[in-house]
Amino acid sequence: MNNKTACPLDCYDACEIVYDGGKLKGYSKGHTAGFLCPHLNHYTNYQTIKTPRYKNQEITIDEAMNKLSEIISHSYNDEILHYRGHGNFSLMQEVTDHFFASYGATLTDGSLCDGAGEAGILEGRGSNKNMPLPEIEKSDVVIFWGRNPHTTSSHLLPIIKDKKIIVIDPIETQIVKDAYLHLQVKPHTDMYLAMLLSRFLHIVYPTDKEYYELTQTLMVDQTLEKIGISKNEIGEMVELIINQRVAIVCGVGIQKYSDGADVMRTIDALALQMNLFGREGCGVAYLGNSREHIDSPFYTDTKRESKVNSDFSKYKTVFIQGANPLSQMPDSTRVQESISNVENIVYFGLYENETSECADLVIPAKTFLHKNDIRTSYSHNIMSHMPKLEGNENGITEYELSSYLCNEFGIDIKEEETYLKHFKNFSVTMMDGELHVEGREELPYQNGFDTKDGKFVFLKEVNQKPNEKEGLHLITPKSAKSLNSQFNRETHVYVHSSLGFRDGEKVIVSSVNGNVELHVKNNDKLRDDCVLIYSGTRGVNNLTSPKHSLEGKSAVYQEDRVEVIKCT
Ligand SMILES: Nc1nc2c(c(=O)[nH]1)N[C@H]1C(S)=C(S)[C@@H](COP(=O)(O)OP(=O)(O)OC[C@H]3O[C@@H](n4cnc5c(=O)[nH]c(N)nc54)[C@H](O)[C@@H]3O)O[C@H]1N2
Ligand SMILES: Nc1nc2c(c(=O)[nH]1)N[C@H]1C(S)=C(S)[C@@H](COP(=O)(O)OP(=O)(O)OC[C@H]3O[C@@H](n4cnc5c(=O)[nH]c(N)nc54)[C@H](O)[C@@H]3O)O[C@H]1N2
Ligand code: SF4
Ligand SMILES: [Mo]
Repeated sequence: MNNKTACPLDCYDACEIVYDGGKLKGYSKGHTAGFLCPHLNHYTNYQTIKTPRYKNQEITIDEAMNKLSEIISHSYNDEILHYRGHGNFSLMQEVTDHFFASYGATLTDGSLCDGAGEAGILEGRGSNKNMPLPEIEKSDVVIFWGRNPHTTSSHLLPIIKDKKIIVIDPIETQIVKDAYLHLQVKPHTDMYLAMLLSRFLHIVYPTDKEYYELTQTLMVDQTLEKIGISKNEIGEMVELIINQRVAIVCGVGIQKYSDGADVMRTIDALALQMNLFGREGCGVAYLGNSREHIDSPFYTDTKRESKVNSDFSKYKTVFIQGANPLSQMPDSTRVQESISNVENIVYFGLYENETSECADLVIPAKTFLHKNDIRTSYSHNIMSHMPKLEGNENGITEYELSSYLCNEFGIDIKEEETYLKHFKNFSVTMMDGELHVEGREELPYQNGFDTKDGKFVFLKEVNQKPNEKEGLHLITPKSAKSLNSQFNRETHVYVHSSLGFRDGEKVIVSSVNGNVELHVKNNDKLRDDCVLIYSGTRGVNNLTSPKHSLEGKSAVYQEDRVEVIKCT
C-alpha cells in the first residue's frame, strides 16, 4: 500500500495511517484498529506557518536559508546551540544533529519527559525493554499507574476491555469508570505504596531479604495516611493481583519528581517480587526505548547542554527545532530571561507559539505528509515507513535544510535514501506483514536482567524527604485537546469545588518559581489538595522548577506546591 504512513507525534501509540489525499484514516489492522485520535482526525485543519520571516519581515525560503548560513558563519562553533525537541518523533528529525555536531555546535541532552523513570529502570534492570502490547493483551489485571490511557494511549483500550483494571492516580480519570479499584493517592506517594504492597505481599511472594527490611521501616498507619488511602483499599488491591497475570502500565505521572527514578524502581521491585518479568501476560510497561536495537547514523558524542535548564545566554545563536522551549521547559521566567539576549534565535517548526513569537528567523518545516521519514515507538515494536505522500510548496524538510547547510560548510552528507535504508535495515517482516524492529525480545527479561550479574538491583535506601511542604499539589498531565503545546491548548486551571472558586473566575496560581493568571474550572474528579493545569497551557511552567531529578537529568514538574488566590 503506497498511501500508508504513520502519525509523527510524540505519543505511545505511533498509529499507522492510510491517507487518501483528503482524509487521514487509522489503518484497520494491528494496534491502530482503524481509529485515530482527535489530533490526527483534525490534523489538516491546524494552521501551519507558511512563510519564513526574518525580524518579522516575510522572506522566501531561499532567503531564509541564506540568512541561516550567514548567521552560522558569523558565529563561532561554540557560540551555537542546537535545541531539538520532539514535536515530530520520526527518525529523520535527527539529521540536523549531523550538521550541527559536525560543525562543532553544542547539542542537548537530559529529558523533559520520561528521563527520571527511565533512570530507575536502568538501575534496576540494566536496560529499558518495554512490555510489548501482545503481552498486555494476555494479562488478567492491568494496573494504570500514573498513566491516563483515554488521553495519551487510547489504542490500548481495545486490548484491555475485558480485564480487571486498577487505577492509581490522584485524578479520577476516564478509565476509572471501568476499574475494579481506584486508589486516588496523594501525588508523589507511589514509592510508599509500592513498598507497602511489597511488604504485604511478602508472605505470598517472598522478596529480597534486605529489601523486605527496607519496606519494614515504614510505619503502616502513618504511611497509609501519607498516601491518602485506607487499609481496606490496599487490601483490595492485594487480593486483586495475587496469582494473576498482571500488567503494570506506568506513565510519566509517577516520576515528575526529584526521586522519580526511585519511584519507578520500587514499582519494578514489586513486579519482580510477583514474578512479572519474562512471564507471559505479565510485565511493566512504561516509555520504552524507541531506539532499542537501532543505531543512529546521526549520533555523535559531542558537547551537550541540558534540555531542562539550558543557559541560552551563553550562545550567540540558538537553533530550535521541533520544540517550544518557551512553554515546555520548566521555569519559563528563567527561560525567557536566559534567551532574551541571544542575538539569533532561529525557530524551525510547524506552528506559531511562544518560541516562534520571540524568534529572529522563523523557518517553516514540512509536515509528515510532505517528506520521507520512518518511525518507531516507545510503546510497541513496529517500525513504520512514512513516505512523502504529496507535494507542498511551503517549508523545507529537515533533510533539505541539513543538506543545504552541509554543502555550504563543506561537511559530508549522504543521500536521504541512504539514511532511510540504514534505518529500514533494522527491521524484520513479521508473519502478518508488519515490519518490526529486529531483535526485540517478545518476553523481555526472560533470560535475566541486563545488569552486571543478571540480577535485579534493589533500592537500598529511601531518600524521599517527608512531604511537609505547605500548599496545594500541582499536577500537570497531558490534555486530550493538545499534544503538549501543539493543537488546541488548554487555558484553565482546574480546582476542587471545596476550594470555593467560581467557574470562570480569574485567579493567580503561584509557587516559589513564579505565577500565572488563569480562569477557573471546578472539577471534583480531582483530590481537594490538588490543582490541575494541563501541559501546553500558556504559563504553566512559570510555576515549575529548573532543577534536575536526582537521577536521569530529567525535569521535575510537580514538586513545588502552589497557592491559588482570586485576582482582585
Ligand atoms: N492527548 C495527548 N496525548 C499525549 C500527549 C499530549 O500532550 N496529549 N503527550 C505525549 C507525551 S510527550 C507523553 S510523555 C505521554 C505521557 O502520557 P502519560 O504517561 O499518560 O502522562 P501524563 O498525562 O503526564 O500523566 C498520567 C497520569 O498521571 C497522573 N499523576 C500525576 N501525578 C501523579 C502521581 O504522583 N502519582 C500517580 N500515581 N499518578 C500521577 C495524572 O493525574 C495523569 O492522569 O503522552 C503522550 N500522548
Ligand atoms: N508542565 C509541564 N511541562 C511539560 C510536560 C508536562 O507534563 N507538564 N511535559 C513534558 C514532556 S513529556 C514533553 S515530551 C515536552 C514536549 O515539549 P516539546 O518537545 O517542546 O513539544 P511541543 O510542545 O509538542 O512542541 C513541539 C513543536 O514542534 C514543532 N513541530 C512539529 N512537527 C514538526 C516537524 O515535523 N518538524 C519540525 N522542525 N518541527 C515540528 C511544532 O511547531 C511544535 O510547536 O514538554 C514537557 N513539558
Ligand atoms: S493516538 Fe497518538 S499516535 Fe495515534 S494518531 Fe493520536 S497522536 Fe498519533
Ligand atoms: Mo513526553
